[in-house]
Amino acid sequence: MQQFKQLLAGFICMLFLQHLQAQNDPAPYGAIPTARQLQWQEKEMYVIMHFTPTTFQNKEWGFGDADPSIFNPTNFNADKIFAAIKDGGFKGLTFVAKHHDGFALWPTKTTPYNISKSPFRNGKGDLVKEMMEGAKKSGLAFGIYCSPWDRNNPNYSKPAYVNEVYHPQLKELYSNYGQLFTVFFDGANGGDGYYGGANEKRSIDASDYYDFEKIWSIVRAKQPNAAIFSDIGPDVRWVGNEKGIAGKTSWATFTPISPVPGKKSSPGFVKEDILPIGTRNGNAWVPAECDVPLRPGWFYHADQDEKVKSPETLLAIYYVSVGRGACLDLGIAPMPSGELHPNDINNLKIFGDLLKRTFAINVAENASITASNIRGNNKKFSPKNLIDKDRYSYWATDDSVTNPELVLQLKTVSKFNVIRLRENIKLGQRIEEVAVDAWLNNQWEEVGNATSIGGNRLIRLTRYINTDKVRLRITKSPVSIALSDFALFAEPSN
Ligand code: FUL
Repeated sequence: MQQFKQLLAGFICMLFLQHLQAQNDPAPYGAIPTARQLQWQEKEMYVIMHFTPTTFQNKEWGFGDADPSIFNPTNFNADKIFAAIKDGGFKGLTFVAKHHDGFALWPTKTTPYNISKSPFRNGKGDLVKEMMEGAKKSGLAFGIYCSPWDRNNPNYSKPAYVNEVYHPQLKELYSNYGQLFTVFFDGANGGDGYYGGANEKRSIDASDYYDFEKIWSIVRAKQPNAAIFSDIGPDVRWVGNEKGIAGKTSWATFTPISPVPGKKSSPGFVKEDILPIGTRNGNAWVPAECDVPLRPGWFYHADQDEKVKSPETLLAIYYVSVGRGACLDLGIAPMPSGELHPNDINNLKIFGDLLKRTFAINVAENASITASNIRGNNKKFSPKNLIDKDRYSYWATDDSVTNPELVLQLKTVSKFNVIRLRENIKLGQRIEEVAVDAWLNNQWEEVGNATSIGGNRLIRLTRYINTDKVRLRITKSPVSIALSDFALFAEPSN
């Protein structure tokens, strides 16, 4: 009898604990994002702008010897550029304040090779400031790229360049141009250049020359909200190509691998083949950014005016970048006049309209939802959270339930060809695989599936589905799920 009482007490205690657990949020799984990474993720799309003396030389990589007098855009107007960016639906801009040619587009104390030596605004110009103010006026976020490689500086490859030029340049840029949402570090490093007239080839050891640890600490001290982008993060990693394509499976977690065992990886020094995919259960949360130019090159070239990516191409890129949990960073390049070419403006606008029209109506918005499991039967974790507009309210399951299903009963037969899923990434990237079925001809038919859900996953179907019943199956997850969004959209058919 005594034994029975003990057993019963144990059982009640277990039930009580289970009940308590079910009232609590699921424990986070693996590495999770910081607040600055969440803010960055929510941007989804921004642009990066290249416009330096290199534009006036019709080159992609300035050698570092261009006479500053050639930098003379006569019709530069930041507001007009921001209007085009906004029309495209982009939420921010990263400005290339200095490219590999070493020409600083702000009146810096660190090098005479800067905008004050050009005729622009009679030598009183500051393009970083004009772009920063333009961003502010249009309500867009502002970020900065300052190239580590400098083909102009006589001391490039010596410690003096890093300590007396490059680091101080970053300090100036991060102190005088307001709050930055991102800072961009390029991996192109060393090679031939002007180098103060030496005209020679200079090599550096990318794994330690720039002292990136020190650079990260400068960023954190001066711009705590800026997400640091480089080949290896620490906040955002390069996706490994300049085509705008993340891996079909793309993990936001990542552990960089050095190309030379025993030497630490760094921007410009990393094994590139895993960048599109990331690392399942990687050491840190380092999602991908897909940088891709709107034209074939990052700089303007008149002979590429007919090669501006079409709105349809941009849309296809959107699905394989933003739709795979990355952010899209699209390169824009003004002409020597300082204006964007009409083809660029036009294609950005049509692309922006296409996106707006596609995502205007979620046909699942008023659906009634039945889930196979709800964490502790607690309203807080109800599947209704999937169809509200909050990115972090979520449907969760009991700890032991890793393969739940849910059925959406739509109000009427509706048409869709895009499925959107989002996890509440505050609790990590949990789900590995899902499948979506539609009720067609009186039976379930699988219409789409995906791997690595994360902050945003879009499944673009090759046909329109017309149905009033849709089923979601979580087919692989190591832990209980925490899904925040399940939405259905139809791209405009004309
Ligand atoms: C590259 C650079 O070498 C290109 O010129 C451009 O700035 C692009 C965004 O990054 O690696």
